Amino acid sequence: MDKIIKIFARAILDSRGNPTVEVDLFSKNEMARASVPSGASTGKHEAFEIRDGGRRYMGKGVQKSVNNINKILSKELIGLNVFDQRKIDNLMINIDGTENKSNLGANSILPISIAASKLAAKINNQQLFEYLSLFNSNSQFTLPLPLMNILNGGAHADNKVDIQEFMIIPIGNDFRESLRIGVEIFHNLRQVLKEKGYSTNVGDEGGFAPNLSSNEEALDLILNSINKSGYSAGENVFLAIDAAASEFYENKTYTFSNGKKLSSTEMVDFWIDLVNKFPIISIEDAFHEDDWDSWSLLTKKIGEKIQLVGDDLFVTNCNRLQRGIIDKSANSILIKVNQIGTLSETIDCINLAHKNNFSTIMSHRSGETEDNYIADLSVAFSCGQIKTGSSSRSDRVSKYNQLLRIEEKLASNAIFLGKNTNIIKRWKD
Ligand code: 2PG
Ligand code: MG
Repeated sequence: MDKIIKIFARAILDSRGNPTVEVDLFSKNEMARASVPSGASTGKHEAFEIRDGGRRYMGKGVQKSVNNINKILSKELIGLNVFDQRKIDNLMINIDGTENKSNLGANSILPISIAASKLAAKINNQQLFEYLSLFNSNSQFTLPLPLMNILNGGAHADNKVDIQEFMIIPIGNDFRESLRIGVEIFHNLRQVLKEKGYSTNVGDEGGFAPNLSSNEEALDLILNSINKSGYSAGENVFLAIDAAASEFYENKTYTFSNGKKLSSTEMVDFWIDLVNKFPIISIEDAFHEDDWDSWSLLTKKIGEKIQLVGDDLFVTNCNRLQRGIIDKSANSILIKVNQIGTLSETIDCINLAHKNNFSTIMSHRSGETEDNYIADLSVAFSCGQIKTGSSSRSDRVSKYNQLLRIEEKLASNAIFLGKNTNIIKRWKD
């Protein structure tokens, strides 16, 4: 048994220059470190992130969470077996004592939970993905398809584009080739935007953030850049969207920045129209997080062909996912560790999804750190897809780079489904 002998938390900065929590966890001979990401378009049902308020860091300080670790949690956790992930997580959940971790803050619980798994991997002399695969009963090492957010709008950019993320899903023979295809399209998109006189500054997730006039223009520009790169949309590159629709929903109406207002049923038709015009194979948060009926209606209409992903809808929470499974509200779930706050609950959610034929997409947050554990998680739990931004900014590419290393290490043991991934097969049939 290897015991936790010391826990130390500090505030560091995330990719937007906001403070976030980092933890160092010690056993007798090893130390592991983990940090917490933070969202901008956060779902209202997410686990609670404690911010200090007041004037420091515009109210976004994390001193309270740091103190919760150094003064409260560390005392309780010292002496626990670092390999007993579930016991560590359950103890923190119990000490917090609330539904949404609002007492201690998910941002004090999560870094300990993740650091525990990293420490155990180190003690075992394993890579994190190898150690984590012990928690996956059908343990296969699947390299994910990258969902690369190359055009940013919504809460992640200073433009008038309503849809938050326009992503490409490049598909090569392996992860490395898929990433290269995506990167080439990203660079060509820069040229396409430049030629049109648009800004090539990037948004929070490293994708371009020009002031485009419409969603369709964004999709057309991406199709141009796919062509320009010598690839073929609908063949080896596909499109995906995260609408983050909770952000523009109020009084039962979806209001676009050009003044257009759509009811829930009109919004269903809006999506059907868009997928008929473009090779879009995946739509995330097509509706508001509590607009369950619209979710079910769209899934009934196009769920056989298109991946419909619940992010704010499910918030990596088994209870909400269970409702979605029963109501057939979607067929896929976005997995974000900080939406639920512990590794064990994240694993439960992935397992519940897979058991019910929901696909899973491992995901970053718009505010990230250099920590790249989600890359390992995606492989260990065979998520099949990862969403971690564009191919610029180190906070984004650090995850892709880790996947390159993992693929190299696994060599012929790496599984990459590519065009045989369910979402592609479903769309093509
Ligand atoms: C999302 C995420 C990540 P945020 O909506 O899927 O892209 O954004 O972290 O701001 O919630
Ligand atoms: Mg989202």
